[in-house]
Amino acid sequence: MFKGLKEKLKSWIKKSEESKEILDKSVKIEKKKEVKLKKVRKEEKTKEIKEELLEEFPIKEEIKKESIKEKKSFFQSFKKTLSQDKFEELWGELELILIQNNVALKAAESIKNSLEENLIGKDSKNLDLSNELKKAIENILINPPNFLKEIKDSLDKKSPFVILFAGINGSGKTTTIAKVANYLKKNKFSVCLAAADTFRAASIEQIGQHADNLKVPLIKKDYGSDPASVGFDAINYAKKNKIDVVLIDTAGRMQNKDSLMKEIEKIARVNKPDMKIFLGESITGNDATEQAKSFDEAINITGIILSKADIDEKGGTAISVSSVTGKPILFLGTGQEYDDLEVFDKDKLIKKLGL
Ligand SMILES: Nc1nc2c(ncn2[C@@H]2O[C@H](COP(=O)(O)OP(=O)(O)O)[C@@H](O)[C@H]2O)c(=O)[nH]1
Ligand SMILES: [Mg+2]
Repeated sequence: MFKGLKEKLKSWIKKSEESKEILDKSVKIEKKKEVKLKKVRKEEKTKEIKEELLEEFPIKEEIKKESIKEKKSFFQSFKKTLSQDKFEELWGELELILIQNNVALKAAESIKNSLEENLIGKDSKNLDLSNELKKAIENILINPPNFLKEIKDSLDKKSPFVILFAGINGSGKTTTIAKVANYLKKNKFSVCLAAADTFRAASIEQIGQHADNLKVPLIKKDYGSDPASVGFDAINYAKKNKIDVVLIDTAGRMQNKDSLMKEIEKIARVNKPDMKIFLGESITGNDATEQAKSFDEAINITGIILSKADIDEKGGTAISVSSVTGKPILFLGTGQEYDDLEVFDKDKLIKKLGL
């Protein structure tokens, strides 16, 4: 993941090491000169020798001053590598790599601010760009709340626990609902599914197949029915049958379609879900970020699941959606099997990015 970043970091570290080598060399030469001068002074026994030496080093005080000046200006110019100008130059390259790896501009901007704060004016010898970048990304990512515990705690007060899934077409809502149902069942929660995508052809059959495979009840109505009413029926079914968790599937909708966004607002208003999850695809980068923002504005999402992390070579989408919405990523979808659902762990992501 984060193609090109490792190479770039290596090259910067090399550059900084090379500068350090030059600096070390210069300091060594200075020391040698001083030792030689001391030795010479010791050996100055006679005036003639002194004069001889003076001939050899005609204005030694000035030479010394000159060399100190040289050393100082070298230091100053080396320090310049950490100046605002040099930082902007380095940042330009890093920003490009981040954006190419699906990090949104806003997220890149907060990474820049954090790096700026921690790098400018710092001694290059102690520069650890990779670590600073890691810290900056860590600050953006949010570790998810404990999903199972949250459900358990809520069930102590009221039942059922209702989760609404929203997102565009093909983002992985139905597949992820099946995975979440499987995960909940494995953790001893009873589950039912609401087929509230009453719009897309074969959507009810698709979720029906998952319900059969997982042996969980499916509450459905005819195609074209009001999706909010399917959710409502499922919640009532769960109440009657003492089912812990209701997972509501919805039709895919583009975030810029006003009428469809109004519809998801209505589903949320009527069904009052305890958790509203936005489903985005890891591979779509900026698009997923824009979608997450719009869905958050419409229904105030609780968290995010990013599907298709198994085919994402970049890794920046997680950083972007977290940064833009300020909401946690709960899970990553990592394949097409029911068990391909991973609790999101920011340390794991950072490791994957190669930092
Ligand atoms: N590789 C991979 N494919 C996925 C993942 N999640 C969903 N898919 C596939 O993405 C496609 C669309 O998924 P679907 O659940 O129907 O999306 P929906 O329209 O949002 O309900 C299907 O072919 C799924 O098998 C995932 O985590 N990894
Ligand atoms: Mg679907």
